[in-house]
Amino acid sequence: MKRLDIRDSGFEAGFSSLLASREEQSDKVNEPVAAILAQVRREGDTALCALTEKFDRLPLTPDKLAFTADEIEQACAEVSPELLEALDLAATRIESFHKTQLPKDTRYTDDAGMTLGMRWIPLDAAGLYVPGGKAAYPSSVLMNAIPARVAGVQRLAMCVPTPDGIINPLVLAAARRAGVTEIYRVGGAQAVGAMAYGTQTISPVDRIVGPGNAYVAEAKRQVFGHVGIDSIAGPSDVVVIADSNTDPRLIALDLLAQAEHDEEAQATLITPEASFADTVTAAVEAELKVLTRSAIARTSWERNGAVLVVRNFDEAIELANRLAPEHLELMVDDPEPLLARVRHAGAVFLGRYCPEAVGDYVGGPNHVLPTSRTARFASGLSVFDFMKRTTFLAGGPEALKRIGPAGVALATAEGLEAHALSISARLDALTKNTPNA
Ligand code: HSO
Ligand code: ZN
Repeated sequence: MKRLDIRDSGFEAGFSSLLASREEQSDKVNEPVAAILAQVRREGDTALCALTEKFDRLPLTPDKLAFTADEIEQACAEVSPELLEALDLAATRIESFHKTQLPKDTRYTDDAGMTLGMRWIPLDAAGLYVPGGKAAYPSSVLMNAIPARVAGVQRLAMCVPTPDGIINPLVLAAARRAGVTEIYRVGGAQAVGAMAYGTQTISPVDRIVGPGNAYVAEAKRQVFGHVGIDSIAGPSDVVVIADSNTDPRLIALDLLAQAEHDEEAQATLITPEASFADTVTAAVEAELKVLTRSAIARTSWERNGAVLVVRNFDEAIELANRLAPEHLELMVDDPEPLLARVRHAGAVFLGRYCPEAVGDYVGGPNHVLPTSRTARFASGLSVFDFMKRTTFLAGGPEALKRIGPAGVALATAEGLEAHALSISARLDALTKNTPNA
């Protein structure tokens, strides 16, 4: 853990290296991924079966690629009613929030007589990648699939690896609850290739979303352009702004909730009280002795954790904006005035009783958020990721007479004769047809 005090002369240098440490790390997997994608394009289902046997130790035939409705039902029956209820509460809240994002079409007629507008149209098909094993978070299935369904996407395919044939039933229950229409037991770059290019069994989709390992991320990069993708997720991070009015153990747990995600996760405390920095640091150490995922959390905390001591909340917000965190907790008495000054953060959690973990599961807003400081220019996953806009223009003779000549002038200046004629020939026809005009 790195501790820095804004009053120390070395602060700026230390803080800069903290910022640099969040730069996206590039993985050297582009060649093997390109080979896998090429194999999937060439051989379709045969490649998927061979690669699934190789990487997941699961012999498959094409007819077994998709989970059947019965298999999904059986998996759901294995999940306890309490968990299904929790899943349903989360899904209902996520749905309600994302419905508020649905954009309105626009249409207006301007003073030239042109009617102009924009229609929002859902994608036809989206593909959701869900990692296998430890990283298979049912909550992320809800967070990725629900915005797609709310946007109006009709077909939602999901790929999830099942190493040794094992699947977390809660992942299938979440997929069913979220309205996923097809589920395939395929993972890795091959799953991304299948959803991008299609195989005999898996029809291609228009956009692929969802987290994955370095191979999946690289595969998404390589298919981008042929299909849309969501942003490539880096390690998760949180910045907590807190003062000593909060129990230091609660702040320690918030930091560790981030640290336990993985070794590269980053948790940062910013506080105006040096003594509170000490008590939280001690509380982190105490919790690290008892947490089940302490090995991961300790590595994350020791490698990437930070405690920044500032003079006041103004400075705290300024540093938070520079860090552009994925999650920002404002654990203070009066968080609203601070929120107004937050310019770069994926999601902000206001008040001592609203920790990030609430947002991870049951808050409602999406937990797929911009990482690696990309909150400077990016936003969390939303219904907009599953929609596109079509603009439209309508105009009659009068409008053409008003604005056409300027178009002709610009087309002529660009040396594009057919463009100019396309407008001027119509203007000529209008003059001919209405001699008094
Ligand atoms: N904090 C993660 C999401 C998550 N947490 C899933 C628990 N499960 C990234 O926002
Ligand atoms: Zn989390």
